[in-house]
Amino acid sequence: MRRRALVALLVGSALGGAARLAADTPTEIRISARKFEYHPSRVTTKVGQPIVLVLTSEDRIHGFKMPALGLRTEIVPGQETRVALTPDKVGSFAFLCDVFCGDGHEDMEGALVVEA
Ligand SMILES: [Cu+2]
Repeated sequence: MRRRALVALLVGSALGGAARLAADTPTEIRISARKFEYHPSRVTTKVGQPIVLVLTSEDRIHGFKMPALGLRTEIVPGQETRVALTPDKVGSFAFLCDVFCGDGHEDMEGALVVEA
């Protein structure tokens, strides 16, 4: 009887630890850029979930600008550009290329969708 209670306690704390680790570990979201698109162009996460955007380019330097969240960086071929953030509001936040990359540049955009 006493032994069974102890086993239950150990299992319970192990599960609690795993759940806490999952909540604190940033989710990596990979986005690759090339003329004139991001792939994927639409990514989804949950509000309050720490994420890391892992940005790569397949061809040339592109920009990555998300005005609503105050983010702006460049994506350089051969490098991973990592952007950590924790969205604190629900919504659809557009991102776009702000480094002119040729005809079609104006259409190079996507969105981070943050759900409740
Ligand atoms: Cu561009």
